[in-house]
Amino acid sequence: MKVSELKHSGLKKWVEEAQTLMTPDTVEVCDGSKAEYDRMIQIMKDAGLATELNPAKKPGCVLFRSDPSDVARVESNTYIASKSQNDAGPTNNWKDPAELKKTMTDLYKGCMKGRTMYVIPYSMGPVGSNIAKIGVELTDSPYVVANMHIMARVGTKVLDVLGSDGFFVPCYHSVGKPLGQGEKDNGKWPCAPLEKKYISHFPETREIWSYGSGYGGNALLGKKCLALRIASVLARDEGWLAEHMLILKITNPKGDVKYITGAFPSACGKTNLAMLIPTLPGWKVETVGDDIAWMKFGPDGRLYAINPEAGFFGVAPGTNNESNRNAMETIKKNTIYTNVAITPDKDVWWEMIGYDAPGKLIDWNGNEWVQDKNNKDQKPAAHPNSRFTAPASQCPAIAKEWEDPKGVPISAFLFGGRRPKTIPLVNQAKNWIHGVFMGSIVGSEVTAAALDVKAGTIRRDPFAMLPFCGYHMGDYFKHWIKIGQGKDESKLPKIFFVNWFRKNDAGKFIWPGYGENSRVLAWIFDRCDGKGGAVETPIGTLPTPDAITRPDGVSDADMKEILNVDIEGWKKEIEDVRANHYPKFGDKLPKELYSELDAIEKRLRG
Ligand code: GTP
Ligand code: SPV
Ligand code: MN
Repeated sequence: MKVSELKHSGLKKWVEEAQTLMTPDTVEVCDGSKAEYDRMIQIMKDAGLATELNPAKKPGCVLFRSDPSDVARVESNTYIASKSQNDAGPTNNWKDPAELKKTMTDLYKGCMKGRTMYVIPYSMGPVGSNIAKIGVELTDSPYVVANMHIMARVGTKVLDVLGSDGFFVPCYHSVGKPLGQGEKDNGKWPCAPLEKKYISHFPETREIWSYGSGYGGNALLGKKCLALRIASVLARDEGWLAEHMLILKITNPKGDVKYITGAFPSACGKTNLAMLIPTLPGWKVETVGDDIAWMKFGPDGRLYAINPEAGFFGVAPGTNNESNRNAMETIKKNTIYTNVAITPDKDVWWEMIGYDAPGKLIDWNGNEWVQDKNNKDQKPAAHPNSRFTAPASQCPAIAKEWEDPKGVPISAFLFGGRRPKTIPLVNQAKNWIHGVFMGSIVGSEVTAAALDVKAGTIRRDPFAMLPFCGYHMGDYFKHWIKIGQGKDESKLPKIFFVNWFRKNDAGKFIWPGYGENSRVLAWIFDRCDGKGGAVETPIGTLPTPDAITRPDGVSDADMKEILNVDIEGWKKEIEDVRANHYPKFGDKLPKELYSELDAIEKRLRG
């Protein structure tokens, strides 16, 4: 489709202005068809950027290797450009919107020279449903077009819903690498250097401007930029929740069903939990979403969640038939792999895929790589943040209601992170406000999902939303409190804190995790019905020693340790919250949370 054929005059004008600014050689409006997807892949094969995998092993799959500088989200270059700095708050990078637009307009001038500008109309949420939001991304990256085809609903059907005057979130994206006369990418992933990368959000005008990166959340603008940063602002204004949460459906042996969402920071196990295969006999888990949940109150006073995405952009390393068989099945076909290693017979390989590297691989940098198990310092063959992009519909565990625009009624929220010490396996909040308090103090060891924060150190990541909240985090806490205010608590989700990542003194995980997490989910399921053995403790409601059945390989002593309340450790935790975490938010920190802090401190003192 041509730009001149666009029926929406606002959209048409906006595209034409961008065309004048960015001067692409051509402009194309995406229709969302399979033929279009195939054409994008062909363009990138021709440019030496995509490698087709062995069709006998991975039909319809391709591999990309990005530039070594462009492998993850760049939090240092991600901006919330609200009019007032105070509206972005202490946890976001802020820039004045007018100044930022000026800087970026200069960068955008002529930035698409030698390239095609693709206009991608997309819907987050089922097309036409009243909970869905429409965005239009302009991009010069065929890689982005192909990924957006999988991750969102894109094309003509979205334009039909948009009509001649519907609302959309305008999103600019450029890799920031114009081509000279006759110049080609020639196998080199196009992007701009770090100092020229900008991932910018204008919450008041609901706009997204991204420049210089082609990777993941920096470039697939429906995901973190629209569905979390911009949507969190809409949610605040409209009384709903846009969260960094998985959504799962769980069925007990009697056939009773509940839906649970869980917020864990990046690369902390959302995809795994959403696709979990229970080790507990008779239980079943199905997937509704693995990264983002939008939740609104239904007429019955319960919170209903939808997954606004259409695919999974999941972490490859660590994914294997033991840890996540459903993911392994999902990514067997029609999948885009980025920064994994490739085997001599053109299959994929990554660390902890479940078998040794077969012979001489090509690693994510494009170099030959032979596994050396005696060398503990060997660089990994796949980048730690290498990912697969796969359609959610291919997941064998996908729940039948995953695209239901009504959403699914949520019984429990889980919060968690990677905490080697102190935080027990599971802990139920005493009530809504105590749960909000627990969400506000989430801490986690940093992972490879962001480029510029040191992996391994513990940082506070409230509600797993630290990099994704589009406004002042203190106001966000207030919003969570308000969601529960004046509501019948029996209809609100119960709130739980979980930690699969406790380590012993030898540095080994105590809890086996993955499918064995079903034992914890079963306790949570029963707690939602007021059942399941439980004891009140100073930090919350914990399982009685025998309420969670013990998996193989976990001793009674181990079990005792991970369900113990470490009073001294918690005192330190609370001290840190009071001294270093809460003060960041100044007078925006809701007083209700200070009351919770005082109360828990008092209970810990006994
Ligand atoms: P994003 O897509 O970045 O938002 O992350 P995610 O939360 O979906 O992360 P994902 O499920 O892909 O988890 C990534 C890492 O956590 C992998 O290295 C997994 O092996 C590891 N992991 C997941 N679940 C468990 C668990 O129960 N125990 C342990 N020890 N590791 C786990
Ligand atoms: C995350 O980092 O939380 C992700 C990957 O889910 S990205 O889409 O790159 O943000
Ligand atoms: Mn995520």
